[in-house]
Amino acid sequence: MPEELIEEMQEDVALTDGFHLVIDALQLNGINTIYNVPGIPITDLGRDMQASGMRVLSFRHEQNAGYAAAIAGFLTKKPGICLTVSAPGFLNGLTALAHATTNCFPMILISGSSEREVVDLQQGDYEEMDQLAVAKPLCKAAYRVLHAEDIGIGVARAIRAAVSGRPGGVYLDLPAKVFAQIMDAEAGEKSLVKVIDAAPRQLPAPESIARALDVLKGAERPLIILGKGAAYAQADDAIRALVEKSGIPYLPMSMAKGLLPDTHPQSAGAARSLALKGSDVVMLIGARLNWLLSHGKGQTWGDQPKKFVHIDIEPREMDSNVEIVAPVVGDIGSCVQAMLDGMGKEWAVPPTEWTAEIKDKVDTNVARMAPRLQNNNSPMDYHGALGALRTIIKERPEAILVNEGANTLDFTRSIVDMYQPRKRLDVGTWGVMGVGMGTAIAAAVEMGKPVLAIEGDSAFGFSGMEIETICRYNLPVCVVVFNNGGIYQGAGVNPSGGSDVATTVFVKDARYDKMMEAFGGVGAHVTSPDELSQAVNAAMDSGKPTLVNAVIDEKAGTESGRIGNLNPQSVLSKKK
Ligand code: ADP
Ligand code: TZD
Ligand code: MG
Repeated sequence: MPEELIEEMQEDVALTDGFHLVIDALQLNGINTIYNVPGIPITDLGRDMQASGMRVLSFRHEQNAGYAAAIAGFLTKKPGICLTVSAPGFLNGLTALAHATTNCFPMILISGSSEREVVDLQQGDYEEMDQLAVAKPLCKAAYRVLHAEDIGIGVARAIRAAVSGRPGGVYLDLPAKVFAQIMDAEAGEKSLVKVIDAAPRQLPAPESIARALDVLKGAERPLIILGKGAAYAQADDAIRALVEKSGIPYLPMSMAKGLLPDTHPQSAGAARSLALKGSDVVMLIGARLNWLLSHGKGQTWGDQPKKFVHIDIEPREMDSNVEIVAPVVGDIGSCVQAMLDGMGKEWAVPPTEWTAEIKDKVDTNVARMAPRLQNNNSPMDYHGALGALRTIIKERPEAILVNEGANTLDFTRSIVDMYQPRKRLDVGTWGVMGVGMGTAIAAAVEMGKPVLAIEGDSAFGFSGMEIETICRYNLPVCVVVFNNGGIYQGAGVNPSGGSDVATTVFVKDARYDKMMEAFGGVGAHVTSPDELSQAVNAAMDSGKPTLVNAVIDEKAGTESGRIGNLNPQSVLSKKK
């Protein structure tokens, strides 16, 4: 429409356009934070969002904006929004969308796209791609809006799809033309949809609760496994009450750590192998029997197969790997409450033979680990460095811990105790590298709490440029790079004897701290646990963006950390 005509019309009727309808639709549904990389055709959308009072955080790469949105969804139970340009920007965001879906985090990837007519005839538009078709197999739902008057319903569908049932990633395709479409403001407002009860409670069938309680009653060596679905559900009090009333030892999966404090007397965290091997009945709450639990396969107690009780909102998750004798389908809050109610006053706790066996093992393992955590070796090993950081989290339980790497991930998970729910954020179901800085940024923005990111030097490299973003928004993030000069180890040797370094080795003595200084943040270079402790405490006190380059012995790690068993090895090759 020519501008003179629009001006003429504006004198008579108030107008709105696609840009403003997107903003109004999101705001109407309580969404006020956007993680994006600007460009054609969404530059003005970001600007207008900022003008409308939304917080719009611009990243250096869409993948990191996407990981930020994904974890924002996990932390808030509202879909995190990632906004990108077309084709390459969209593709960069897509990894994070698939990650969100895999991890059951609610997220919406909104991407601008080129004109349908040109895309469908493959006539070579600027950044041409059939984005909807590409996104579909990688997310929970994918929608495209072609008319401004459908923006309200499109946004509403995206929100409901992301958070209802099993949460996941949703793609919303907005072709450039839609943004500029003009419509009558009143009609525009009427076209918006406020999503009522976006994630309705899903009550479990009473007979499923009775069946589950029966199975638990018959157990002699029961175990509860809490997964990140239990953390997501924000039913913290009910879960704690269920664990405590049942008297059953529990194991937290990585991101469920802190749901109950890791120091809780019923925690079997330090006796993981015994708990998994020696239990006869396992109750899973918001955890899948995937590779992280060896698919529940081959697990027996005596000559009996282990019995599984499984609480999950997704009915198809039941029997995914092994038979589930007591499926309980519903939302965790409702299921856990129903279990508690069904236990009544006279619940008999499990035999002390079992609980004492676990407790003994926990005490032995904790005592065995203690001296190793106190070493002040230089260069540091993982135990010395993490001994220092463990104390810092103990003293600052409200801080959010972000963690990725191989050895850096595995040692941190087992050494650093967590005390509060949803404080440990990591690589999730895929074990993906690159979530670090996006996760740290969203954690600081969404929760307003200090963030400590413990990063392998390889892991950090995947999203390292976002430290500029951290400095730009002056976020209270302290990044500790565990610098062992490579992937798993810095000591690998090129087996051919050629002049290239080994495939797993990086530049020696790299100074990641100087990257932070380049953007005005604080850099520190430390070689002992005492120095590490000092630098991190100073960062956590000041809240200033900080990067601590922590020199770790290049030989300290092992190949693939603790999942070396999944790494196929050639028997024919000679390793040095
Ligand atoms: P972990 O990796 O910690 O073992 P998973 O990601 O494998 O956890 O499992 C999380 C599970 O939690 C998923 O199967 C998902 O369907 C479930 N879930 C997520 N939110 C809820 C909820 N509110 N109520 C019930 N189940 C949920
Ligand atoms: N690419 C992606 C996206 N995810 C991955 N998990 C990998 C590659 C493979 N990978 C791992 O599984 S861990 C890891 C890679 C590259 C890095 C390990 O090195 P690090 O940690 O420096 O981060 P440690 O402490 O040296 O083991
Ligand atoms: Mg490393």
